[in-house]
Formats: sequence, C-alpha cells, structure tokens
Amino acid sequence: MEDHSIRIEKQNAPSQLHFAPVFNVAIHFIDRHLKEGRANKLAIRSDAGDVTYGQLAANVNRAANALRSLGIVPGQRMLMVVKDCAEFFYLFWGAIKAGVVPVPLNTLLRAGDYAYMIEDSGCAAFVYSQEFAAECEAALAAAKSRPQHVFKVAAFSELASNAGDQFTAHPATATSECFWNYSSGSTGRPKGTVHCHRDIPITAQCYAVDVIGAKESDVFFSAAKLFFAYGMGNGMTFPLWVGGTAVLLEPRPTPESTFAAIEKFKPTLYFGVPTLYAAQLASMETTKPDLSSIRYCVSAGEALPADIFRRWKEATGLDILDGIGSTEALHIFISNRPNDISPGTSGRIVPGYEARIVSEDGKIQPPGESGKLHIRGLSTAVYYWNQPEKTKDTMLGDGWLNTGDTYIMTQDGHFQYCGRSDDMMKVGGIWCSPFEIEAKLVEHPKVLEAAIVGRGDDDGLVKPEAWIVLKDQRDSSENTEAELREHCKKGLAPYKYPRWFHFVEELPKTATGKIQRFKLRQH
Ligand code: 3UK
Repeated sequence: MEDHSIRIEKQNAPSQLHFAPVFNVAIHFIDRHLKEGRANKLAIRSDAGDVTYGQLAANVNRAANALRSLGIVPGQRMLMVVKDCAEFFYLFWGAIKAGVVPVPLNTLLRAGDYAYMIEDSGCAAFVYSQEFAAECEAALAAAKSRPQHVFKVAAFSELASNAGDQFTAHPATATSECFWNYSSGSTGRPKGTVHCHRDIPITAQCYAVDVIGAKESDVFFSAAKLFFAYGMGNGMTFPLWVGGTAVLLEPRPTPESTFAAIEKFKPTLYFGVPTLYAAQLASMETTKPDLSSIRYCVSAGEALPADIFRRWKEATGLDILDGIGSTEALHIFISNRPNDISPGTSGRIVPGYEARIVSEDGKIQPPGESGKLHIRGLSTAVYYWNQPEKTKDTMLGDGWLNTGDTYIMTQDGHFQYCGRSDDMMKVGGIWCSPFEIEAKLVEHPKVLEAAIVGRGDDDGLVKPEAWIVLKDQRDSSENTEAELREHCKKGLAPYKYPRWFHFVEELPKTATGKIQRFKLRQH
C-alpha cells in the first residue's frame, strides 16, 4: 500500500506542505476521511439529497473502476459538462484516482465552444448532464474528432453502480498532471490550463485555512459553480480538505435560489461574485432572508466595488472578503481577511505567494506605482495545452506567472486593482472577450462593423456595450437592437450579450486600422 500522505508544518506562515514521493490527491481528499472517522458525516448536501463521506468514497471508487473498465488509461482527458451535483464529485475524483485527467467545462457555453475543446483536448471521454444535451450533442456532431466514450451523467452512474467500490489509486506524484480548466483569452481560443496534484492542497491550506480560517465544522456554499476554479475550491476542494460539508445548488444562482439554499442548509461560509451580491442587495429591499448562519462572505472573479461592500455590511452585518484569484493560480492569491479589510482593494498577498509589480520596461515598481502584476506560488499551472506561445507569455519561468492585470501596491501592502492589461472583461465574474462578441455581431447581415467595450452599470460592475456601424444607416432602430441582442444571446454564452447599443457612422481607428476601444470607453 503506497503512502500518498501530506505532512503539514504550521509553525510559521506560510504553512509548509510535504508530499509523499507517491502522491495521488484523491487519497487525501476522499479516502482519508474514512480513516479519520468521518464515514457518517455529511460531505455533500443539496436538494437532491445528502451524501456521507462513506458514500462519497465508495462512489468515487465505482467511478474509477467504471473508467478503467472502459479502457480509459492514465493521462487521457475526460471533459465534463456537468451541473453542480454529487455526481460531479464522483466523476472528478474517480478520474483523478484512476489517473485520468478531468476537465470541467463552463456549462453556459455553446456548441462551437465545446466542439473546439473536444478537438483541442483530444479527450477520450465526454460526459454531460441532460440539461446541456442540446449544445453538447451539437458539438459532438460538429467536432472533427469524436471522443471514444460519450456519456450522459445518468448513464455513467448506471454503469458505475455495477462497478466495485474498492480501487487502488494510480501512483501519481505531487507534481504530475492532475486536471485542467479552460481559461479564455482576449484573442484566440480558450487555453487548457494544466494543474498538478499538489495545486489543490496548496490552495486549500494557504487560502482557505490560513486566510479565511476554514475548519471542520464549516458548511461551504458557493454560488459560483464547480466548473469555475473559484467554485471548485469553495464548493468542493476546501470542504474536502478540512472535513467540512459542501452545499450544492443546482439551478442558476439568483437572489431567490441562493437565499433559499442559505436558509435551508445554513452555511457558515458563503462565496459569491460581485454581480450576485449587487442583485441580492436589490432583492433585500423587499425580502429579509435569514443569513444568520454565515460567518464570512467571500467575493472574487472581478473587483468588488467598495460601495457594495458597505451596503452589504449595512444590510446584513457581514463582511465580504474580496480576493483576486485566477484559473492559472487555481485560487485566490491576494485577499482581504477577517479583521484586515480595506474596501475597494484586493487586500494583501496570501502567505505562500509572492507578488511583484512590473513596469512596461520590465523594472520592479516601488509602492504607489502601477504595473503588471506577476505572482509566484506552488499552485500555479505549469503550462497551457498545445499553446507554447501563450505559455511563454504567461508562465514566465522561475515560477512567476503574468496575471494580465494592472495593479498598484500601496505603502502598507494593499493591492489596488487598476484594470486589465488587455481588452478582456469580467461579466458576472466570468471572462468575456470583446473580440468574440464583435465576431458574433458582424455575422449578422445588417452589421458592417462592431466594437465592444466594458461599461460600468449603476452598481459599478462591468457589462459589454456595443458600438455598431450598420450596412444601411436607415436600419438603426429599436427593432434592430432587439434583433442583435437576440442574435448574441443565441450564439454566445448568455452573460456575453451587449446590454447597450450605439449605432454610429464609423468607429475610431488607429492608422493601422485597429479599433481604439479606449476612445469608446471615454464616451
Ligand atoms: C480578475 C479580479 C479584481 C482578474 C478566480 C478566484 O476569477 C478567477 O479566475 P479567472 O481565470 O479570472 C482571473 C482574472 O479575473 N479577477 C478575479 N478576481 C478579482 N479582479 N478583483 C478580484 N477580486 O483580471 C484575474 O486575472 O476566471 C477567482 C478563485 C479562482 C479563480 N479562478
């Protein structure tokens, strides 16, 4: 029996994690709990029912056996378009235990996005929830390569239910490839971001335990979904690290659905994104949800405006801890923390990570000067699949990662977000590329040219705004606006449609024909 253990040294900050030479992260996050007496403790709670740690471990083993029996071998990828449910855990951890690389995908994407990811990943298996069948099946039909194994979650569960509930973990190491997430860039296609086994415990200890003080008695509820690295930490790997309980919400996170889940399952830690906090605040003008179980609220995905922090504190008495994380870093690396909150900033560096602010000409900036934020820490992705150029631009060597964000560090070590170094936007905490929306708009027969910029709404949260040159100026009407909005909603992930439209005679351009988005932003 191989060791697979982690030794944690906690005398100093940051905590030091020491991994056994043979290390499969599934042992520590799943099997360990049985040895530590949690077999009957609830690991997962949702409207679909409760799952104990004992049931979780058995179902993870069944999933691992099922994958093995299909002939899927270590190192092969399994794409998952799966809603937040217990089966997500079984598939994800079952794959890891068998050495198969799970790749959770954003469930809001469209067929074209999935077709690309099927081809790019060269996956051996593709698993999807019934709810996403239309887009997934269209993607499978359109993709140039078809994965050998395609399953709906229910069919996979059926197969797994007949498999054995014991499984010997694949002998991985702390730094071998474990799972991927896809991350979108401003240009080009999404990048398969490759993470190692150790990245999961590093984020759980350095951020969840050492910064927010997560512990065994905590009940974690993440409005951000599991497919998102933020949600995966909050709603799955953090509770499994401390032996706590995860609450899963299947439907779309709205003020109503999230408040209902909080009142029913009484989480102690709540994880949201700024747009949802803003919507929840608006809804609290007429409802008074019982949030008394919550110790701390966390926000990430995009900057939390100071005004939302203050209004939330006033309405609920609770602090929101804003922190910046990324798919590449796996989770939060700069954060506000209990009793040390500076509203409107991202807070201080998380112990275990280092940050530097770098000028255009590559010099390290002193406090008070803005520049590109680079970070270093043991949870960062090693490379992007199939994208050596983008890997070189982001993974800078010596462990440093270029975040693509512009930041200022204040004299007292707080980090102030100043915007992206590229044209990317965050909408509801999820990436949105102006180029992708523009490309969709110009597909419409009435559109000659289109430019997208981010514009702050009444809550100070960014949404796409469209500037459009029509082929025939006489078409500029509310009808055309409605048509274009529908066209975007149909062809793009739903959060990406423009909220405002301006019809103009021409777009501001440079001498070389590049759209000057900054000029549009000034309007
Ligand atoms: C932006 C923020 C200001 C920033 C994420 C927590 O968002 C996550 O990952 P993504 O790869 O995006 C990363 C980019 O999003 N951002 C995130 N949080 C903040 N900007 N303030 C913030 N608090 O541009 C960053 O580079 O989608 C967040 C944990 C895990 C994650 N993957």
